[in-house]
Amino acid sequence: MKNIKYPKHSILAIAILLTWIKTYVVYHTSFDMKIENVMQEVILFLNPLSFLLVVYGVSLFFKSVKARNRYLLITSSILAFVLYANVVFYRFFTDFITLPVLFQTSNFGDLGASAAESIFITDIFYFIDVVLLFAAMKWLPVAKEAAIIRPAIRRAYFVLSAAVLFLNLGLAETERPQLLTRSFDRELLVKNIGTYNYHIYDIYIQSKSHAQRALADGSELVEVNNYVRSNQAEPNYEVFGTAEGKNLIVVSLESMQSFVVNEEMNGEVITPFLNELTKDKDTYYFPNFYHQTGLGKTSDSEFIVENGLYGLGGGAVFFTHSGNTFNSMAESLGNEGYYTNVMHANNKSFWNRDMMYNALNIENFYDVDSYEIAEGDAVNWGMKDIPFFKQSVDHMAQMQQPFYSRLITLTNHYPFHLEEQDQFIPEYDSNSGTLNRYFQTVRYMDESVKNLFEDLKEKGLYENSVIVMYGDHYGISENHNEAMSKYLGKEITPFESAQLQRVPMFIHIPGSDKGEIVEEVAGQIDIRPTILHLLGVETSKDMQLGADVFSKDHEEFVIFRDGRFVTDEVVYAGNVCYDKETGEETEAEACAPYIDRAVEELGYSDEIINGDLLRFYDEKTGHLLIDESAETSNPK
Ligand code: GP9
Ligand code: MN
Repeated sequence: MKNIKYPKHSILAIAILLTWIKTYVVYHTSFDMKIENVMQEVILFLNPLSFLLVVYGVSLFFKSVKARNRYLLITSSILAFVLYANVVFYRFFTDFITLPVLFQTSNFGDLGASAAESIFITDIFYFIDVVLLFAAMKWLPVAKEAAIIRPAIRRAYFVLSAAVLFLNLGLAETERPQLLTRSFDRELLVKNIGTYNYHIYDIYIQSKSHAQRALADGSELVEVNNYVRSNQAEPNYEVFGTAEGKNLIVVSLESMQSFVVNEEMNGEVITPFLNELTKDKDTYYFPNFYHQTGLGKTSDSEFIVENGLYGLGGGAVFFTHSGNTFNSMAESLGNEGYYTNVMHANNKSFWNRDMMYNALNIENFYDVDSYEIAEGDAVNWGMKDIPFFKQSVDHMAQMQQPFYSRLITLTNHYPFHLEEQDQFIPEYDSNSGTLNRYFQTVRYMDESVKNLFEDLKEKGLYENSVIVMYGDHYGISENHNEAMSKYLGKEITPFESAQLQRVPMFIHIPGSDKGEIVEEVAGQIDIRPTILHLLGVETSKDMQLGADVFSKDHEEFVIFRDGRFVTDEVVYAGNVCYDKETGEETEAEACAPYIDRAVEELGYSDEIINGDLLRFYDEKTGHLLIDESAETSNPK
């Protein structure tokens, strides 16, 4: 017995194995991870490993066995604590910890009150790996290690760790493409890259934005304010306040582009209900309306609509700046006595909505837990839109009025799958399955909107509400240009690609009798002032970049997040200036004056967000709070 010796570095291997296995068990016992297939299970199992290899591997740099063991034990304890903190946090918020919540004391108000009730003696289990590691160090007979580890061994070890990391990321990428740039859902992140790597990623994102914030002192606002004031549009007092006091229902139409409206596909009408609506006597329809989103997709559109600011060029502002001060449309309407809420039958942490909605002062978020998803009511990413609308209207019927409800649909989402009973038209017949199915899911969307109108009428909410609907972003990317070109019967040039960024926009005011097709070139950034003015709310002191589309001062100039732009005369895309009318290349001078302005305006928006500048601004008085900041940054 006495002579049995475990190989060198057994303690390191044991430390890794114990934490790895424990983490995997905790994933299954303490978090509600929805695993849909074997590959996801494999990724879940694998995902703690790369981080553990690296962090425990650091011990190989220590110059004595004792120091190595001490390091392993301390690391194991810290990791156990981090995981346990997530478990306790999850018991309260069904979410993983992200740095900003640690600084949002209101969360801890809730947490502190009942923390004691949520910590159990059996929670010792979460530290079992530390205990076992300690025991192994004490009692396991291990072959004597050299005090100093050979560099070649270390190198081989870290190459292996990197290989595991890339294997993990590669599998995650096939399972969830663009995970790190796009799919900013904490649950998805933890599921795919693991809880420890997720924290590193979170620290990276948060510290980047923190540094820029710390450098700002508010003086930057002077220039931004001048720009905003000089581009401000006076309300059109013929329209201003025409919907005063009404409920506001804003519907985000998932992936809805304008090219399907008032058109047919192989003889099938694609959007029969919306087509009628474009001609309706109570509806303003905007055929020349563009989305302005970037990587944050739906969340960017929400951000633009709420704040009248652009999303960021890289990453989703919902994720990177949820700790900022904002003056959202919800906040303005809340001040007018509106009950403000968002309805979306998806996991609340998707796009970090639960955090961002606090910053936007949205009073309530009806997330997936507010919906009864019966058998057969789910498709793609969540609940089907028809039952979603039905239950949303049920919620509205219970609300104090006036209310502002923003509804986010989901069925018309990539990869555009639908069950047979929900397919009202056949697929298209191009070489792109995505585009072929898109027509069907759009047709379903149309049906669901029709249902929404009926549901509202049935509950007696229709007459007293304004319904605004807009496409959130494109559904068909440029990867499907060949198929698109077949459908449109023309080549997809950069000009056409820009024109394909048009999304439908409807403002429906029951009984107004003012409906018309408004040809004005406009974008999502204009939604905020347009709606607020319709509801009779002044925005002259707001720090917003859009303009009321009904205003005489509204300028036909829409800037895309990537610097492309559209005016009533030109389209600027791929560094080429196109004539809007003909789609032909035109002389560069026609675009020149706008190029700098596009960069300037996007730059001001970025400055406001990155510097968290609205904390230096009082939107009630329009005063810049710069002196106060000078005091804090220069405490003499
Ligand atoms: C997710 C939904 C879709 O909750 O809003 O997001 P998207 O992928 O369209 O940005
Ligand atoms: Mn979307």
